[in-house]
Amino acid sequence: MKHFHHLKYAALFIIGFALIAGFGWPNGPITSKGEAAASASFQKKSDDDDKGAIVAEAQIEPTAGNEVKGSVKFIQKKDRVHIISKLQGLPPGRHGFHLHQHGNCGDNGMAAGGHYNPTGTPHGSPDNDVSHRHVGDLGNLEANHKGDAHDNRFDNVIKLSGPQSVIGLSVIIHANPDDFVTQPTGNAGARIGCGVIKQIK
Ligand SMILES: [Cu+2]
Ligand SMILES: [Zn+2]
Repeated sequence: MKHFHHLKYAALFIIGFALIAGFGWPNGPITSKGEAAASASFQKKSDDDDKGAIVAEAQIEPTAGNEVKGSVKFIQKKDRVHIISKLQGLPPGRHGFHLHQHGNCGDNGMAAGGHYNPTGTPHGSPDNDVSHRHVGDLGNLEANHKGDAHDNRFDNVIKLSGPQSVIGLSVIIHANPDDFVTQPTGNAGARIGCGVIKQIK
């Protein structure tokens, strides 16, 4: 019986050695390969899957004497927001496009207040660093000769959740282009369209 025990230990030792030699140490390449595959599949899922994403929309209505109408939709992606604008009734050309601080389109859009600027930074282009733009600075929308503006863009500064969520603020469309320089408005002129941003999903 004692002799048989020795054989059993010898067999276990040989099997153990074969496993280590054949597949590497337990914490080696096998484990990290599994982790890489798991994180790759997680990234793929969150990139092209909008399920559960926050979606908000502003229905744009014209101020007195203007005709712009349409929608601006916001969809939260992983670390940026997809902005889809479909407007009609605009004078052809570029129009300042901002998020203003109050969700109120009264008084021909004047009740919306100034550009949304929770960080106290100067006015600028949406392509600027966050220290040289207002959070609400979305640049310009360009209308074609028929007065339609169909625009698709991503912004990595605005957010649809948390303390600086833009839900509940307003979208303002201006008569003139934003020059990205004039403080604090971009010299974009009159407010021709306005809509309050509401969460729809
Ligand atoms: Cu504005
Ligand atoms: Zn601004």
